[in-house]
Amino acid sequence: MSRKNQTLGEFIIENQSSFKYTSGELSRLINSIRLAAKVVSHEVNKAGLVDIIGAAGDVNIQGEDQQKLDVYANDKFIQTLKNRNIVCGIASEEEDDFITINSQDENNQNKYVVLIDPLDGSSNIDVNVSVGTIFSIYRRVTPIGTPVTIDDFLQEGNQQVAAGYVVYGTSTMLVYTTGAGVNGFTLNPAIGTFYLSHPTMEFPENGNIYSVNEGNYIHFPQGVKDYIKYCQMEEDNRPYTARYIGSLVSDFHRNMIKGGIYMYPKSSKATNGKLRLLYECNPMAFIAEQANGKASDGVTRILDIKPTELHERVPFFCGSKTMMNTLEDFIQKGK
Ligand code: AHM
Ligand code: MG
Repeated sequence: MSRKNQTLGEFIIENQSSFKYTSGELSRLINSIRLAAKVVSHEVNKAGLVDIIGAAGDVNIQGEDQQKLDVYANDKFIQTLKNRNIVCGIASEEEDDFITINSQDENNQNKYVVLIDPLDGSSNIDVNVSVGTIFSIYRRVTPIGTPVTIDDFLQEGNQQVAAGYVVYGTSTMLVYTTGAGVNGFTLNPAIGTFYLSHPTMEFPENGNIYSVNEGNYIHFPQGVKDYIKYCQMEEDNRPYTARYIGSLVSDFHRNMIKGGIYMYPKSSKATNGKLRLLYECNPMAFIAEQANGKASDGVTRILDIKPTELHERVPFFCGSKTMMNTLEDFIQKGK
């Protein structure tokens, strides 16, 4: 059950029974992410004051070191999850290796691991453009009460129990799924509460927006080049509109609401593209599929790719089903 103006806290409690596993642990975990998101949102909104409060590396008026925002966000999410003792492991795009939590404590009965990109698109911060946090939650595969291993993190995306993102845009929104549809919540910063503003979000079946860094066109595979030319042709409902923020969360969010396709192909310069399978592609693919969309590397469903390393990159295409099917046909033909 969901109703508009419901708070995220109420929604989590009321929808707990729709979770695949209902111990309350997943609810507490999402609540922690909600809390960290509010703290990071507050800090992101102050980013423009950098000349006044000091840049990264400076010491502020309280004698504290100013941190780069991506480092700050990384610390906040990790600290919050650690302090509340609700996960057994965390992997972050900002960390070389995964973090084991309470490995010495036999009483650590926590079942979940979190994979997170704490501040995606952070090169946009300096120019006041939206950035985001992306998270992904799995049940560990190793025995409860033992230290986590790499196997707990290298799971196929189809094993995710929850995934979501926070977009720090004109408003801050938290959008997530636990495998029963996608819901979006908007932060009222005055009182620090997220409200259900976008119940049951879905990609329109088709769309007219394509999002890609076209500056790299010359390096793209032939199939992708052909699809981009198709998007620009005057026929049917084309040419499509080109929209590329360069911030995955924002580009995805817009395309989910309006209908569109996001592309980060492999290129002759970056043979696996740029985006990380575990921290960016899997969570966004899970959300996309839960929202009537589709996500693949051009050939294979993202959620069925078996990860081999924490920071592995894959080509990423994601969006409205009809557009995705056409793109995949072009890739197939353009080989
Ligand atoms: P990051 O994890 O270093 O922030 O990079 C990921 C970002 C995505 O948000 C965005 O879609 C993409 O990089 C943009 O890359 P490019 O500048 O190559 O188009
Ligand atoms: Mg990133």
